[in-house]
Amino acid sequence: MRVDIFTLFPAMFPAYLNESILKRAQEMGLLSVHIHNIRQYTTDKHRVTDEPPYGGGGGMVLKPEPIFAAVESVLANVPTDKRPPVILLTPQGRPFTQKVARELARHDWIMLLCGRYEGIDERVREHLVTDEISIGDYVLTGGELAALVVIDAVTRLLPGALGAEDAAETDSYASGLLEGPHYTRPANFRGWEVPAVLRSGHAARIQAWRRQQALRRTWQRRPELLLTANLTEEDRWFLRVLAEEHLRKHTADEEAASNSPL
Ligand code: 6GU
Repeated sequence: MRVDIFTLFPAMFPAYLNESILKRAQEMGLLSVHIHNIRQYTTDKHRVTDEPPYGGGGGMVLKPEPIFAAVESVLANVPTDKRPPVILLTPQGRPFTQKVARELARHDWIMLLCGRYEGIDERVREHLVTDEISIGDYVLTGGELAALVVIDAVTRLLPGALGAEDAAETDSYASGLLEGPHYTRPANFRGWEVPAVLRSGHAARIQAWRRQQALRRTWQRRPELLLTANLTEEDRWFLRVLAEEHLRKHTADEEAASNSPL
């Protein structure tokens, strides 16, 4: 997959891209990243990229000309039907999820445009951008971290990017549940023991225990994920056990409260 990034801060990218899985994916030829400095596409003496908004108000707005020039310099000679999605990273975009990552991973070329300051001239949105993505409901200084988040999540999905060991891990995500706990040596750390089942060598019991831990954690922390998760009959049985456990505990709490002198 080819990724072109358009940014005013190109130096923000190499540190993250040149380590770990993203580094390896590039070495393997699965990923190639081209970073473009929007400022280099200005044509005025002072290389101005932003100006105050029409109509007044605070802040600065990114000018359209250098952004169009930068993107169009890469798209020149690319037939319309071969053009990649041009994705603006902005808090107003559609929410980025694992599903959106899977969707983007099907493309062999994407472009990521990093917004900055208070905003970007609306004509960029209307006539250049084909998609808008936000990585969550909080405000970042610019789209650069969001672009790295998108590249990371998408690269992990490219066939061959993960070692065989990590690949299984992706499967548990495909199920739509949170992962349960992990343990490694030592078996006893400061008196805190690794659960015996994990050291039992009984593969089927370990698998069942891990699944139950994932279900329990999802139930406790992100119950809404259970509505869309891929669940077996066995999973549903265990969730009823959790629900009964929860009810029992709650009923006991209420009884204790009603008997309390306070
Ligand atoms: Cl994509 N950009 C900015 N500036 N802030 C964000 C974001 C993007 N996603 C969440 N917050």
